[in-house]
Order: sequence, then C-alpha cells, then structure tokens
Amino acid sequence: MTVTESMLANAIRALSMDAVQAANSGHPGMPMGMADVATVLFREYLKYDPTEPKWADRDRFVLSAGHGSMLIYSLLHLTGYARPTMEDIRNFRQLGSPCAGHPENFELAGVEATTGPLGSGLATAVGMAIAERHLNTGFGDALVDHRTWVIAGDGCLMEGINHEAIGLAGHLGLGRLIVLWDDNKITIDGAVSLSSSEDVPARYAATGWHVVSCDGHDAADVRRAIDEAVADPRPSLVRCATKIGYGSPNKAGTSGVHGSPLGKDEIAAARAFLGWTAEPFVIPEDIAAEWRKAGEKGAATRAAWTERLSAHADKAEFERRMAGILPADDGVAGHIDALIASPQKIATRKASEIALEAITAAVPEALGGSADLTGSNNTKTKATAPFTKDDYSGRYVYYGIREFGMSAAMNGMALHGGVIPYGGTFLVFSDYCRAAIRLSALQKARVVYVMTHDSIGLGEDGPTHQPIEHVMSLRMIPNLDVYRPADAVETAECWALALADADGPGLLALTRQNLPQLRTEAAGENLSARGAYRIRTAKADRKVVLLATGSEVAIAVETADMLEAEGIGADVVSMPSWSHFDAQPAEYRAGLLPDDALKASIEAGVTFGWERYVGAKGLRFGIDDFGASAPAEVLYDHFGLSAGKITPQIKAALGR
Ligand SMILES: Cc1ncc(C[n+]2csc(CCOP(=O)(O)OP(=O)(O)O)c2C)c(N)n1
Ligand SMILES: [Mg+2]
Repeated sequence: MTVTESMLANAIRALSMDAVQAANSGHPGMPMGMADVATVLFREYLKYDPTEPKWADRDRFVLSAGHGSMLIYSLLHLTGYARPTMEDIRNFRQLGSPCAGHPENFELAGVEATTGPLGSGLATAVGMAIAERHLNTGFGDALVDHRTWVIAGDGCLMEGINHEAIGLAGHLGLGRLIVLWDDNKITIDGAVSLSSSEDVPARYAATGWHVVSCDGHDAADVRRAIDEAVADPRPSLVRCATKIGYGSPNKAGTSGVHGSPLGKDEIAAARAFLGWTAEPFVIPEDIAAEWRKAGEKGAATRAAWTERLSAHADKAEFERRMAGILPADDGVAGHIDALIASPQKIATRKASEIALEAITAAVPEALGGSADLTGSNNTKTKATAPFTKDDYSGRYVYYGIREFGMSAAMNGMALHGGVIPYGGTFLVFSDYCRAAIRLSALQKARVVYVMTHDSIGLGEDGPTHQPIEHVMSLRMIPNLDVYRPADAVETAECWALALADADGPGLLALTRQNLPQLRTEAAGENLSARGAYRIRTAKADRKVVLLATGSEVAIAVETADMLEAEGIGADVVSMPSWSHFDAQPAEYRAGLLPDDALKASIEAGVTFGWERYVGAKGLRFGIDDFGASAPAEVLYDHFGLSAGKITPQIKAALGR
C-alpha cells in the first residue's frame, strides 16, 4: 500500500490525541487541525537535519501556537530527532519528560523557542529573521541562507504584540519570514466571531505583508500557497483554512477539542474516521519509514554546506560567532583604564554609551537598537550603522515605539545565534517589555536590556515616567541579572558581565542625571562581579553599613562622611547586582553585612525587599509611593533621599 500524505498527517493526529489522553491534559485540536499543513512543511520545505539539529544554516521553525505542542513533538519524533523518543511522548506533560506542556527551547533540540504566551513566538521569529538577514550580509549565501517559519493561531494574531511584530517585519521587508496561520475560526471561548470581526489579511497587507490563502486540508493547495509565499519578496502570511480537531467526528470544528482530551469513545470514533488501526503510540512501519525518509532529506544539503564552510575564509569567525564565544578582548578593560586615568562625572546612560563605543568596536556581533529613544538611551555608537530594508549589514535597529516587539525580537536574535542583541527604552516601560524579559530569562537568551531614566532622578517628566517598583520587581525574575551601576566604572563592569553571560539576559538600569565617578583607582578585577562590595571603609569604629545602588551610592558616601564627622564609623557597600551578590560564598556576604552593625539601604525605589539584607531591625530609605514632577534635586530632597535627611535618622537608630 502506498503511504498517502493523509496517512502521514494521521500519524501526527494519532500521537497527539493519544498523548493528550494519556496525560489527561493538553491540546489535541490544534495539532490535529494543522497536521496536513505541517506534513507538507516538514516533508517538502523546511531545511533541517535531525542528526545535526543545531546546524547553523537550518531553517528556524517556531510553533507560536505553543499549546499545540504535540504537533512539534510528533514531528521531531517522526522525522528522526534523537529526542523525543516514543517513551518521552508517552510521558507528555510529566515531570522529567522533555515533552513539556508547552515547547521549551532548552528541553529539545528542534524546539527553537519557548512558546505558549500567544503572539510571542511570532514576534520572536521576527528577530530570528533579522539575525538571518544580518549574518547573510556578513557571511554570504554560502553560509547563511535560510528561512524562518511560524505556525500561529488566531490568538497569536489577535494579541497586541502581533501588531508590533508584523509592523517591524513588514517595514524591514523580512521576506524569508513565513507565517502559517491556523485559521480555524475557533478559540477557547468558542467562535472567533464572539470577540473579533477584523479583516486579518487586510491588516497584514496594509502592513507590507504578502498574503495568500489555502485549504489547510488539501496538500496540493498548501504547496501552491507556500510556493507563492517563498517566491514573494515580502514577509508572508499563509492563511490556512482548517478545522480544529480534524479527524474527531463529533468534536472537530468546536472549541471542545481545543484543550481537553477527546475521551476514549471519541478517540475510537476518530480512529475509525481516519482509518487508523494502530494501537496508541505505535506508528505502522511503512508510515514511520516514509517520515524517516523526509527527515533524511536534509543530510545532503547539510553536507554540502559543511564543505562550503570548511573552505570558507571566514570559517573561524563564523564558528566563533555561532558558538556565542566573545572575542578575546571585549573592549571593556581598556575603557576602564581610560576612566581611571581621567574620571568622568556623567550620567550612567552616558557612561553606557561610552562603554558601548568600545564594546561595539570590539564585538562585531553586538547588534543594538532602541524603541524610539535612541538619543535618550544612548544606545547608538559609531560602529553601529542602521539596519534597514536596503542594508541588512547595519547593526542598529530602529525598533520604533514597540517595546514588547523589540524585546521579543531580541529574544529571537539571541536564540538564532551569531548576534548579541541589546536594546533600550525607559525603565518605567520595562512593564511593556516584561512578558518578553521573562521569556529571555526562561529561554536562557543572551539579551541586554538598556533601561535608562531609572528613578525620580529623571525629574520633571513626573510619576508616569518615574520608575518606583520596577528595579525591585525585575529582581524577582529568575535568571535575569539586574544591574544598577553607581558610576562610569561600574557601568562598564556591568556591561562586561551582561555580555559574558551566555545563558541569560541582563538588564542595566541607568540614570539620566550626572553622577560623580566614585571608582578612581584601578581594582585589578571586576568588582561588580561580586554583586556588592565595600566601596568605602569605616574610619571610626564601624557602627553602620550603608547599602546603596546606582545613583544613591554617592548619597550613601556623603551620609557616611557626615556620620564619620561625628565619630560614627560607616561602611558603604555598593550593590550593583543582587543576583551576583547572592551567588557569593556565605563568608563573603557575611563579611560585607556583619551582624554587629546597623544596616541601612538607600535606593530611590520601593523599600519592599531590602529587609533581605538590612534585616528586621535595619533601616530602609526609598520611595513607597509614586513620584512627582519637579527637578531631580528637589525630588530627592522631597522624598528624603539626601545625606542631610538620612544622617539624623541613622543617628537616632544608633541612640546618638
Ligand atoms: C498571552 C496568552 N493569553 C492567553 C493564553 C491562554 N490560551 C491558550 S490557547 C488560547 C486560545 C487560542 O486560540 P487559537 O490561537 O485560535 O488556538 P486554537 O484554539 O485554534 O488552537 C488561549 C486564550 C495564552 N496561552 N497566552
Ligand atoms: Mg483558533
């Protein structure tokens, strides 16, 4: 019997409904509905080699509709990836199985991005497409010549981030980005028409996309549409008309099949409808063989590519960049030497710009940008020309006012590899980026967020622009290193740390206002790497330790001077990074924060959280309300963040 395309797709359907049934949770509808489209994609278009899943020139495939995770698990298994095994699939959604509820990039090679928050995957794919075009200009078609494919559902297209993502992709003319839209007209609550009546294709077309439609259950029609998408120079939306849960005779086409097991009886009915007689988790050998053959097709293409790489003049540089290994000199050490020789009283955003001049000159993979605040975030350097539709060699993306879209795109760039993205906005708008920052951290993506105007120190723009809870709330995200440097030297040190961390994001909180350079002597090491260190040692008998971050370190030093003038010994600890400090040995931490001294924190943000270091008896100077509009110095005094206002309170606590 010849194996038909429908039989191949039915293998996906069977695995999906059986795995969801076994787990008694999951989403069978989407994989069953998109099985035919995915079969065409993975057999005929997608460039990949399951034996070398990290092959640099593979196509990137992002399942943006992450709830349909069984679709990608089925495909990876059937095409011959080492994982997931059938045992892994049997254990779908169970602890220890790489077949997590939603696809996780760190669980399985072949899962390029963690998806599940709807819309994010598509926006992440935009970044992958940016990275591909950029690297293509540097290394040529011989080494970099691939596409980015996305399967997205109604939800991905409805989310606000979709607007930002497709606007950016359309503007940049990312023609190698192809989105296959599962147009099944169903979401969880029921018909899409309950909540939406927009003309999606018209919206995409208006945004500079090519749009083509097909019958998602007719393989020949899917091929026709994909061929058209591939041929068109614009990014493409392929609208695939499908039936959610196709194969389930009684539930297909309804929201009932979106996120619940079909149930034993309906699975039996589906088996009969599809003519699928094999037991659960068994793929008939002829069908399995046909799928393996599809998976083997890429090997020859990869072998030819490997030969081209071997003969390529830029082989070593290409491999270095794709491996994510920084150049031997990232430019920071020389820059710090210059600062020590000639101290700078500048805002840390300006210090960041100067550090970036050195970094972007030394690290060609650094690819910057800003969400329309280039002049305020100080993110653009001489080495970074604009990345435009006409010149993808540029290293600076004008993201427009698209903070979430920028952040998600940066995730995609980092996950693609070969580039290290950094991008800026005001710290207060980190809230707009937050869902993507969380995904940077979860996905272990090296993204550097440059967040300026980091406190009431920004002054007159007032409470809407003044971060209060932001630094503290960002510290709560696991695997995100938040840095709040105190001066130009710490800023450079924090940049070096953020760049060096290949396994997660860093976020720099930087000031608008000028700060004195407190570090004027060569340290011989990156002191910020400790997370916190003594920047000033008590002269008199130590009674108090002042802990501060960023712009408040200078205030802490002034406070210490006032206390010392009255014979009260005060250490000042600068604490640019909580996460780095928490990773230090216990003796180091205890040495900085001794039990026998009063501890006081000074930070122009919420005091919530500082108990962790100052203890129940410590003092916490900060701001637990929204800011106000006034010049920065007036605000610092108004909110009590000055040496003159802090010193008496410390004396009182010491009984002096
Ligand atoms: C940001 C976000 N909001 C809500 C959800 C919960 N959720 C998961 S799937 C889904 C419906 C998605 O509809 P659609 O994309 O059409 O998927 P289909 O039902 O067709 O499989 C929702 C609301 C989510 N995963 N992410
Ligand atoms: Mg839908």
